[in-house]
Amino acid sequence: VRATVHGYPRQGQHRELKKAIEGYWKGRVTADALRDTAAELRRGNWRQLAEAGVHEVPTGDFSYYDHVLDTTVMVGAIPARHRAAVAADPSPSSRLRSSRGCPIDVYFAMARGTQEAAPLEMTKWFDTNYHYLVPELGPETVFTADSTKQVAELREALALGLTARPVLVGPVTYLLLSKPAPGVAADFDPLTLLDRLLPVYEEVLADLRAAGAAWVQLDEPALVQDRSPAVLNAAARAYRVLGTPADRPKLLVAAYFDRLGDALPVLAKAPVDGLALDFTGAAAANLGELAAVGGLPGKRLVAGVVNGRNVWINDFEKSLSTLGTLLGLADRVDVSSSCSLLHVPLDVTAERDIDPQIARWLAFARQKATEIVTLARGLERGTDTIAAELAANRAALASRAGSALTYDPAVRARAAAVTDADTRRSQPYAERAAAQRAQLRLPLLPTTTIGSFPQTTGLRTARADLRTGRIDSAAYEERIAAEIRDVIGFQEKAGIDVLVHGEPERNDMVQYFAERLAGYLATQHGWVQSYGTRYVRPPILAGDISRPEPMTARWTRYAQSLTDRPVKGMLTGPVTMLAWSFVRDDQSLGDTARQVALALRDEVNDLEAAGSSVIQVDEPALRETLPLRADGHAAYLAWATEAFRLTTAGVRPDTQIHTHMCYAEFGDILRAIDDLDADVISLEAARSHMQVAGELAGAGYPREVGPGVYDIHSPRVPSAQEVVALLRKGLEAIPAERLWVNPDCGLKTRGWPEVTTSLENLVAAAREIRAGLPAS
Ligand code: THG
Ligand code: ZN
Repeated sequence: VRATVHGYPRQGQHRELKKAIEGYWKGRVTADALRDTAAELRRGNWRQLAEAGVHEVPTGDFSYYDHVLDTTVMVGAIPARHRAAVAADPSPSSRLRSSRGCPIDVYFAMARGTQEAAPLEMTKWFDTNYHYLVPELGPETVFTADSTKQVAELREALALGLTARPVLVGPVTYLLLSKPAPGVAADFDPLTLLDRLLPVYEEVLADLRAAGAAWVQLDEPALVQDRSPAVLNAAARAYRVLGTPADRPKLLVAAYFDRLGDALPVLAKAPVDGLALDFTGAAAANLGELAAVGGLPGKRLVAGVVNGRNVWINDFEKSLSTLGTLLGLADRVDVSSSCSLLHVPLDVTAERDIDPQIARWLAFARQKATEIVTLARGLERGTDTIAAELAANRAALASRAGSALTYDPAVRARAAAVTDADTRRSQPYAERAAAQRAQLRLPLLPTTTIGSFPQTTGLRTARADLRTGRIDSAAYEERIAAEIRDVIGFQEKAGIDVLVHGEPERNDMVQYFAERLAGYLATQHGWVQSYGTRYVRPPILAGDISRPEPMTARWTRYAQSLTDRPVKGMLTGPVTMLAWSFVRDDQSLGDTARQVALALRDEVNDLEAAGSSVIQVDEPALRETLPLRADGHAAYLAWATEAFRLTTAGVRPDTQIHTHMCYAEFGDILRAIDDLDADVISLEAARSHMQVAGELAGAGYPREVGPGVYDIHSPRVPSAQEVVALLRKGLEAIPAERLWVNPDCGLKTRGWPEVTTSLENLVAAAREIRAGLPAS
């Protein structure tokens, strides 16, 4: 029985990789130094795994930016515009190659774009918070094999004397994650490229075999989603082809994040040598499905019993029981994480501020490796050989279950007493809308922003200075107050109708609230890669959630005291709080969401009592937490929309509730957006030319909508005429009485000069349209 993992965090304990790459971009780190840092981090990771006792380490899971982008390089699908952009601008450091055919600057051009060439689109990796770069494919795509990176990293691990298993994104998943290249028809079927892609994979596999790989892992997480017979046939064909050559390495096909369902019999029958399956959470259904197909006779099963995307210790007895069952279902069983450990922080022992009582319930990547080794030993040599570990595990789990730190009877009682009436506004929308019109007296096409204003270096420095004690909290608060005065003054002058305070006091829209809610833990070093060199420190929902005191009322009230116009109160909604945190594994998501919602409901009611007549509850993550399989959608959307309504339904009819969502693809959740019963919703729409306005109108959406007219993801300033054109488009779908004028998203990543002109143009455009409307 071997212990293994599918991948390990890339960044290093102090995010050395981020620093080296960003330094390289700024010209402060040489290509050689970047390469050395990367190699050192890989060696450090392998040593950590080997010291923990892991028998077979992954290779190729390292990346300068993203493993899907690495796959694009491996199959030679580099868009011509990125090659051309770098050829036109030969930098001295293009010596460093991410691969034979791809200088590192071309690689980074795909990731970040250049003056001439737009980057590849970025989107979420399944239902995790990791974002990958979307391959651009079309009928003209020519694939060529480039195994340089994979072979080099395998050789590095073998040189350390380790047993190593290269991990690649599998061909079916790679194709399914792609989008049509610019100019290619939207209905282009990427699977038509499979027969062209497979020879490239065969070549890479042969190169890896020649370099010493006994096994190669091909990741096919796309197969855990609902897939058509055409996709299942493609998977069957892919692994029939890849399984055929005599001189290939042994193939391990991995699927994680959910059960395999209909794809399980396909892969079980394929001529591959092993499967790696997820047995955690919803994917635990794999156990029964595996038994139902008669197991994997003659094959290796890599059992993902340690959750690779959450931070809680494993339940050893439960895992050993699963593993014991699996022993009878395959030729050989190894123990693993459910997925790459990329999704969790590196090392819980680096945390100094977490209560030791709670720290013993937590396992980050390094601790998970040790858990896997322990389980493998217990499975191989008997549980008496891990008696001490089992006892410690049992004690830690028992202390968590019975702890006052996780169980708050008042919170439980309140959550249990929630009724349907608590989740409904007291009046239907039409009556509320009339009351709000009378109360707010806004013009047609009112202008507003999403909430945040530029987070200047000055603000970030002030926060850092407060942390290190260079300034005291009085000086910090004066700095925040001054920023709020500026932001309010600017908006009044610009002629915006519904103002915001600009959120200068907030570091991150989840972390800020997590730090103020009881039951939530923050980490000091718990970085997890979000995309490229960007990381987040997701807080941990550890216990029952309550709000010891108001969180935002003070700064909101201060902002409102500076102006006669309405200032929006700004909160992060319960679904997003869960989506961007590590969630409890000892109660349902719906129960956790309800607790968070009740805490936020108190905040909403306090804001109203303090004089806020407009309150926005952001839910940017509503779409991204949608379960991977359709059979989970209804239950998810039911608790998610209920939590939002529970947060917002306690206000008076004349208090206007706003919400905001970004990251598009609203098509799947139009019904749920309606179920939120928010009075106003603002949405990302500028890049898709107001498409969402038409979709919402088509679905009969009855309330007010602010489709974004300013793309805040780019420093580009939209002209007033452009905004006028977008608003005319919006008016084709949404009547003037229900249309708002706002940017796509918050302005915190933008600079003041662009924001100033853009918002002035936005107000000018709204005024021009209003002037042309018939007086009502
Ligand atoms: N907050 C949280 N999670 C998120 C987002 C967020 N997940 C989805 C999306 N937004 C991810 N986007 C980003 C954008 C920027 C950064 C991280 C994720 C970023 N991080 C800083 C860095 O890596 O340098 C560190 C920030 C910090 O100091 O906390 O810039 O908005 N929770
Ligand atoms: Zn947004």
